[in-house]
Amino acid sequence: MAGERTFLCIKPDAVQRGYVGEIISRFEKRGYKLVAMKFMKASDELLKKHYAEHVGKGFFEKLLKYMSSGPVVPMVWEGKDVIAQSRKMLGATNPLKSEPGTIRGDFSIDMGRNICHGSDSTQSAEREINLWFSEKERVEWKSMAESWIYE
Ligand code: YYY
Ligand code: MG
Repeated sequence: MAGERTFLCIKPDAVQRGYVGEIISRFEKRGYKLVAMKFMKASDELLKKHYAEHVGKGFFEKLLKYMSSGPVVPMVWEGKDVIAQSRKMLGATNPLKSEPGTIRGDFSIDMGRNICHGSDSTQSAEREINLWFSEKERVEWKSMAESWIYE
């Protein structure tokens, strides 16, 4: 389905290291369509909801500290198979296991500094998009490149 949407979030380490443009560029160049984006500091409350599945795990406090340590760039991207494809483009959660050519594999080393988040399923994409963006913040627009990207 061309209209599939996912939630991606550029993490504080990528902002600090100047990779915002590079990360956006990879999704843009692939042909995916940007639907929503903002630049913000995420509250602990928001992060606890976002990472609800990890609350109570050994790494959770450290993850919360990292994700709230500086600004992040939450985004919604749209296109065919974007949920699975963007996870492939990110690479494995542990950057040491990410293939070169992936975002994590190219720009990171440690799991607790792995550059960018991406939803892992249809359900989590829907949940995360609704958590980070209001309906009004999602921009409906037609890309004029569409017929050059999709056959
Ligand atoms: O979806 P993804 O980000 O690839 O991994 P998750 O298993 O959902 O974990 C979320 C986040 O937590 C991960 O990106 C790094 C961090 N983390 C960690 O620091 N140590 C772990 N053992 C597992 C995850
Ligand atoms: Mg995850």
